[in-house]
Formats: sequence, C-alpha cells, structure tokens
Amino acid sequence: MKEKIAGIAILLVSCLLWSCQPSRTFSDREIILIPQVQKMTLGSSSFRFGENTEIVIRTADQQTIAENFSGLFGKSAGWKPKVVKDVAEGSNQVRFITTESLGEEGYSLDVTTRGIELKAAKPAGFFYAIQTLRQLLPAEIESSQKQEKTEWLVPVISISDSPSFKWRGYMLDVSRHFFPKEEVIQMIDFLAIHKINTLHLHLLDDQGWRIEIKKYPRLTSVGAWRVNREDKPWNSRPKQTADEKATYGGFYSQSDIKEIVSYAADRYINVVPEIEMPAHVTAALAAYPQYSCSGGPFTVLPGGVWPVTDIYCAGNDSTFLFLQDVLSEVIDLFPSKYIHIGGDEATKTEWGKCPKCKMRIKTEGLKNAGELQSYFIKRIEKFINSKGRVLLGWDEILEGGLPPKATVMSWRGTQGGIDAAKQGHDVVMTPGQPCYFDHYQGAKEEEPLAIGGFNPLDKVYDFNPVPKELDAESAKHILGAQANLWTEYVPNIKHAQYMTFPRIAAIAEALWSPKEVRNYDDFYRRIQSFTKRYDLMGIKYAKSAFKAGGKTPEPVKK
Ligand code: TNX
Repeated sequence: MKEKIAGIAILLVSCLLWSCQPSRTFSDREIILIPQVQKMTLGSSSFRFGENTEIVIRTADQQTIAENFSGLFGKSAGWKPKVVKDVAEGSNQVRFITTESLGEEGYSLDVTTRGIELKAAKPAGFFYAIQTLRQLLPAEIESSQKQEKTEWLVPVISISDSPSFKWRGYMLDVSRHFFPKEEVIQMIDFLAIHKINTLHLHLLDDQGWRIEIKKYPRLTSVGAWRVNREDKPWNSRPKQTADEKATYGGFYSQSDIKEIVSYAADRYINVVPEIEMPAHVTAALAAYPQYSCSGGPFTVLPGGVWPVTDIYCAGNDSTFLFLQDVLSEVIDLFPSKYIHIGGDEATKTEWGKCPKCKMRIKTEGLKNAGELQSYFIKRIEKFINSKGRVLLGWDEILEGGLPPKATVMSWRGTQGGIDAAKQGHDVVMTPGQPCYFDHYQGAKEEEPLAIGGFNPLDKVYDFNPVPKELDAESAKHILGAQANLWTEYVPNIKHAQYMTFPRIAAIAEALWSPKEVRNYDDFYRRIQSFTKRYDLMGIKYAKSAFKAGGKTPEPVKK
C-alpha cells in the first residue's frame, strides 16, 4: 500500500514538474515552414522536447526516419529523444501512426502540450511530417554545436499536408565539374529539408565521365580526367596536347554510388542517373574511340567547344552492345524507375559522312540523320524497357518520333513538354526559364560569372509546371518539374550551393504547396528567416537574392 502511494506521489510530482515547465504561445508569423503546408491551425501553448521525450515507431523505415531526427538533438541539444518500439501510449511522446488514407507522400501532424502525433500511409509521408516538425523547432536544431540556451519548444498546431506534384527535382551536373561523394551526400541533406524528392545526376558529358563501369575501366581511368585549364575562361580552353597529362577530374566508384543512392533513399530522394547519348560523349570516346564514326583519337575536353560533332556511331552494332553493357551496370546500381539517356544537342554531321550510318539509314528505311537519332533512342528504349525501367530523355527525343513509352524532360521551353503530354507521354518540366540555376539570380555586375540568362527568386517562385495549353487530361502527364544546375561556370560545391539556395526553396514551394497558400511576399518573408537554418547547416546561399525585395528589377529604359 505504502509503495502504491509513493508511486502515485512520484507520478504526480513528475507530472507537475512536467507541466510547470514554462511553455509559450507562438504567433502566426513565427511559423516559418518551407514549402508552405496545405492546411494548418495554430493553437496556444507548446510542446517541449526533453531528454525523456520518446519517439514511438513500429517499422524499420520509421525507425530510420526517427533515428535521423533524434540525431539532430544529439548534436544541438546534447541529448537525444529515445526511439522506442510499440510502447503504450503516454505523455511526452512523438507517435508514428500509420493511416492508410493519406496517400504516397501526405501526412498529418498534431502537436498538443502532451505529445505529438504523426500520421501517414507511407514512410515518405512520415519523413515529410518529420521535416515539418523539424522546421517547427527552433532553427538551432540545425546546429552541430551544443546550444545551452535553446528551449526545444514546438507550437501546439494541427497540420495536414501533401504535395501538388510528385516530381520535385534537382539536377546536378557532376561532369563539367566533379563534386566528390561527400559533397553530393551533403547536398542530399540540404535538398531533403525542402521536400525535394528527386536528384538527377548528369554523370557524363564531353568534359568527364564520372561513374565506374567495371566492364569498361577506361571510361574512368581515361574518361574521368582532363587537363587542368581552370585558370582560363570556359570557352577558351585549348585541347590537351600530346605531351600533357590529364590530372583534373574524378569519379564515383560503384561503392560510392551505392552509398549515395542509399543515403538519398533514407531521405526519400530517388537518384536518377543520366547516361548521355548519342552526343555529349567526348569523355567516353576518349576512352573508347571505336564507338565513334571516325575512330578518333579524342581527348576529354577541358572546357567548352561548340558544336561537338564527335558522337557515338549509330551504324555500328558494337556501339549498342557497349551502351547496353554500360546501362546494365547502371540499372543494377540505381533502383530508379527512370533511366535518363540524355539525347540533347546531337550535331549529326559525322553520321552524314559515315558509311555505316548511311547503311543503317538505308536498311532501316529512314529518311535522314534526324530519324537515325530516333532509331538510336528507340533501340535503347527497348533495352531499358526489357529491364523493367522507363526511358527518360531531353526534349530532342521528340524529333523523328518519340519512343513509345518514353518520358520527356522539357528544357527548350515548355513546347516539347506540351507536345509530349498531348501525345500521352509523361513529362518533367525544366524550361531554361526559370528552371536553370546556372543562370544569373541578380544583377550581372554583382554576381559571380555565370553562363548567362536571368532567373531571379520571384520568377522561380511563380513557375507553374502545367502550361495553359494543356487540357485537364493532358495536364495529368505533367509529373512535376526540376531545377537544373549545369556546372560549366560552377567550379566547386560552395559555388554550387550559392547557385542553388535560396532558389531551390522557391521551386520546392511551387511544386509542393497548393495555389491557395502560395504568395510570393509571404514566401519572401519566410525565406529570409529560413536562412538562419542555412547558416547553421553551413549552406552557402545567395544573399543577393534578397536585394530589390527579391523582385525582378524592371528593365532599364534607354
Ligand atoms: C544546355 S540542357 C545543355 C547543357 C548545358 C546547358 C547550359 C541540356 C539538355 N543541354 O549541356 O550545360 O545548356 O545551361
């Protein structure tokens, strides 16, 4: 009896202590979420995270999500909420509750003073619930140093949320400049807080081949390296001479790739590999010149050359066998449904001269070199489909007829995407304006040298991936959109971050949040506070985005 009373007393005292902890009520303006959520109702008071807070999960996927979240406290608070399985409901818990009705990526989040409930149907939904919860916590949660003074309060709030588009992408060109595995992994973390779910890696181009292929070791021993002309402007870099060694570059081993893919998967980011063909392949031809029309020799280009006429030979069956071998290894490494085969900017002068290509045009009954490109891509599509995957390509794959099951990435404006959607093909929108993050984001004179163009924050924010020209039926084919960071003018990861942030926040909101909650002025206010997280996470971002109120300056009248 005595023990029972003592037990009840302890319980009462600890309850009292718990509820006596100061809490506070948050105002609307303090809730800084990016991308903005679909619906939220803010209440009064708050929930306090503390050493005894438990995160209650049921499945292995939930456990990974919870452990990663708890790990943030490990650094910034100096303690970690314990992740526990299947314990009885109590106070001071964050509970994961599977709720079938919430779709692929949707979730709800209910915070009371006693505890937090996260509901989702799928692990991705729980992941996004946790990202929102993370943003409700003080920005100091992002710090890697112990924060003595921070109170880990979250407002009492009720949120229900799900994305508008299912493709929320970011492309990193790792060919023009190479970014080591660790830098890509860090970028994945930075993308994930914005609920970006696709990382497209542009793995090869004329200036470097970046992925180990076991059957063709020269692709990386030769193709990953170029002469170092980084001291010269991109478009005036002389080619490698006979007495020079190629020392500048790098590549991902297959084990690096596995690590990147699995790190991304734990953050609900699908990594889409791009294996360019038939053009933008000088690095491959430097290693294996036999797959060109002329036979070479070639060297990996240290900078820009235009046009590049050395492309794969479409008349030679061994080219296709080579590409199938490469794609087989790639497909084994990347679980992605989509395999990107490039297809852009193929200058076909060599095909016009090549006896094998001419023969192919004849035997296949093709009209011209344009149709030969379509033959090339369709033949590769058959192979990709035979492996259970979907071919994705730049909008040039429309020319000469789309492969029957292909998905199109529309980059030369939106027209390619409109045509493809009308033909019943899926589309990812990535028009140069405003999706190219290699373009300027502020006044030229004040920005680091960029390729050109002008895609400021407000233009990115206002992007609607669904063109007016599409009726409701065709509009369903627009999977979403993607920001592309080409890196001719981006020599290191800090510069890549500068070009990416804060514009990625703008596109993330354009792709996630419904029209009703989207408002540029409000976003502009939120993103300025949000940069406190960027600072604490060590993200370099363009402060220049905040000049002129983040609005595109009026063109100067002459
Ligand atoms: C066009 S977009 C390219 C890239 C360049 C980019 C520069 C596309 C499919 N091809 O090779 O890097 O412009 O903005």
